[in-house]
Amino acid sequence: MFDYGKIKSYKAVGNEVSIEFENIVGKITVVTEDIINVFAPHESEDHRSKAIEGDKYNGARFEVAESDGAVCIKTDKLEAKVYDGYKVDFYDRDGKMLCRDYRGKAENSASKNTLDAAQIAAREAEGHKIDIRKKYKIEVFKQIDGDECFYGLGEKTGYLNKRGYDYEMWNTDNASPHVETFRRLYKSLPFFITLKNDCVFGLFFDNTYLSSFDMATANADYYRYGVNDGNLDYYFIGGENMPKIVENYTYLTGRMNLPQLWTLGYHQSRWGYITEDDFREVADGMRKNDIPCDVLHYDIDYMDGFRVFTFDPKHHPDPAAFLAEMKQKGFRAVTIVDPGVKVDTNYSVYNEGLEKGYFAKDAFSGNVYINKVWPGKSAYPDFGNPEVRKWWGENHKVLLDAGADGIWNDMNEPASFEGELPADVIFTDEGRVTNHAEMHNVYGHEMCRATYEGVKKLTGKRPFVLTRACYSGTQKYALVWTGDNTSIWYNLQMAIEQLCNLGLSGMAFAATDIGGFCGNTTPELLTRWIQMACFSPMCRNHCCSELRQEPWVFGEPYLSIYRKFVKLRYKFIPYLYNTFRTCTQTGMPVMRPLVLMYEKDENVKQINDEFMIGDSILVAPVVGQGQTRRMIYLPEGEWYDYITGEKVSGNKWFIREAPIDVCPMYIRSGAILPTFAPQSYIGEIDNDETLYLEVYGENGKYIHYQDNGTDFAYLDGAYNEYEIVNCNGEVSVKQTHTGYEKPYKNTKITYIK
Ligand code: MIG
Repeated sequence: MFDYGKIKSYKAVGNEVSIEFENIVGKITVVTEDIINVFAPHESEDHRSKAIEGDKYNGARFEVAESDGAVCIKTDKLEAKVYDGYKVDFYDRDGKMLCRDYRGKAENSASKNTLDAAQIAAREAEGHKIDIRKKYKIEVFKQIDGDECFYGLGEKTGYLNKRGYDYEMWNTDNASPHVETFRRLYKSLPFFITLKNDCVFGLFFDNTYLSSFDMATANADYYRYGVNDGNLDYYFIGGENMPKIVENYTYLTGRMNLPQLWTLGYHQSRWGYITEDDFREVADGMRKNDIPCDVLHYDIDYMDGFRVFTFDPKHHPDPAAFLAEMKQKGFRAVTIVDPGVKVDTNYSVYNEGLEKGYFAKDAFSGNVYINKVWPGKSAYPDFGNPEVRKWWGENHKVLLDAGADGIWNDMNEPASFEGELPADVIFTDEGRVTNHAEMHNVYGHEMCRATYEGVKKLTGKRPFVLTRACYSGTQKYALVWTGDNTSIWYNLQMAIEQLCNLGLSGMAFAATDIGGFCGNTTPELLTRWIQMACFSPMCRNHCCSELRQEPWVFGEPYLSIYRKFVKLRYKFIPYLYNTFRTCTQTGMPVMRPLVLMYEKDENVKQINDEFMIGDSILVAPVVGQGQTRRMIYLPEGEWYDYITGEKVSGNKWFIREAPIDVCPMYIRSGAILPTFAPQSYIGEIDNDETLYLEVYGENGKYIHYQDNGTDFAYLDGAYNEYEIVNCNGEVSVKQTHTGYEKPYKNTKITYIK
């Protein structure tokens, strides 16, 4: 670990305080009164952040003083005290300790039981993999006081509370069943929230190299961040509660734009639909079985030999005609685009990229670096180069002209079949030459950025870009899914924790493959999965298994149950859309762990299998095989059982029956929920005709948002807002913003008392 040495002097310039240590000059930057950056230029003087765009300094005032050997930087909300050895402690404005660096020895608390080299070798010879704890050049140790819970870190496997896990950030394509022991997955979201009994704060470690997060596993006295390259560059994020921490984190790294309305519908996919007739059959199946559906996904087989930006002439001879036919029936198309460009001198995308130097290069020969992915030998576009991003974006014209409505970015960790790309493969970071080690974790991020910007320019609409790999800040460009999960019960249960932690990490628009991607699902698992996922931010059934898993394959009673839940989703789409609207303004996720809303309630800190959608709907799905009843905890307040309409008081645990056709759901008293009338796809009927409201309890207030659901006109005020008030059971609707040309003509209210 780097030895910073003693403090020699300090100096404040603008919003930065340089602190000269014996061995390096550190820099503390005040970003806002709630956000303070801790930096040391181990590699470069500048931050080189890929997550944060533009200067986020908001003019916050602060004071600097020296006291008890510490340099103290105090804003209106926080105080950072910097000591010798670059130890930094954070206090609130009133002097309450929030977070302090650990000063003890960095050793395993169970070190006496550590295996020696021979013992490790013997175990590994038998096939066990022993994870040896590495030491890192840059390490940050934070003191554990005892009551910490950790949330965030993206889609990492395991339970909601990340305490006791040890993870690495290195985007990794791994299709073996995702289980708790995984340390890496597809995404790098190096941000987490520490919740203690008397305070809460966030830490964002903005460094793209492989990094490690030990959440108090090696030693119960500290949690530790480690990285070998790049800079020490982390943000302490304060705020009075968890929502405020998420708001501040997304202030820093950005927020999503509104999704197009159709993207909130049901998506059907399968790696295995090949011909036009395959797609027709699925589309017709949806309508015939009365399952609402808006989107079909076109996996890699639509391409000509897996060449990106092409269609297979045999199975898709006239994609424009075919996709128009599908659109006629109400089906949108999302086409997959992988980064790997097939090495083929008869292929224009390859030739152009080669000629213009748009691909990553081998460090030794200087030639284009080649590895293998689906198209066979392939080159990797150098997305860190703005010119490459522009080129890539423009290439989407082929797909969009044919009628694609959204783009699905896969394999962008980047994945490779012939071993990982060497660390020294040459990539670009804007104008600067760098390597794979630095750009790996942002490869997906830069690809999505290219796609987003290209699609936005070509269509003027809100781009739908679905990605597997990402980094902090990708929420500005794309939504995510959790990659190749498996049809096992544990992956259904874990999906809740993954989606909730993704939301807390800024990625509010997220999905899991319903039914499980790998392996064969069962009727019961698929049924329980749709019950949970019909409430998730994006709702897609996708798989690659031998057995198919469209909603109808298992017959009755499963088909009817599946239908009921997809219809339930469609009913609540306006409510979901409003929740997304809030997310664009504050970063507050759509799918929320209970702890996000009730952090003072001890009971909810470790609830893994209940969640909320927006402020008002609590879902308690069944996630275990054969289970037909479950324990439910309802937080404080009055709730309505959605199915029976019965009123239930919160702040208690109870058991509820949940046979195969039931997913327990509770609506907060005071809730006002906008709904849609039944339709097989969004826009089949005119949704701007009537405002439907479900009103729960005697008193409540709600803001309802309405726009064209398509483009960016809302940013210029082209939207309507309605303030709905329920006062002692009397409901009034008042339009408080006018800008969208189709205000509702009628209001229809259902009362639940
Ligand atoms: O190596 O495109 O996660 O959703 O169906 C597999 C084929 C490549 C992995 C994705 C999955 C997709 C599959 N892809």
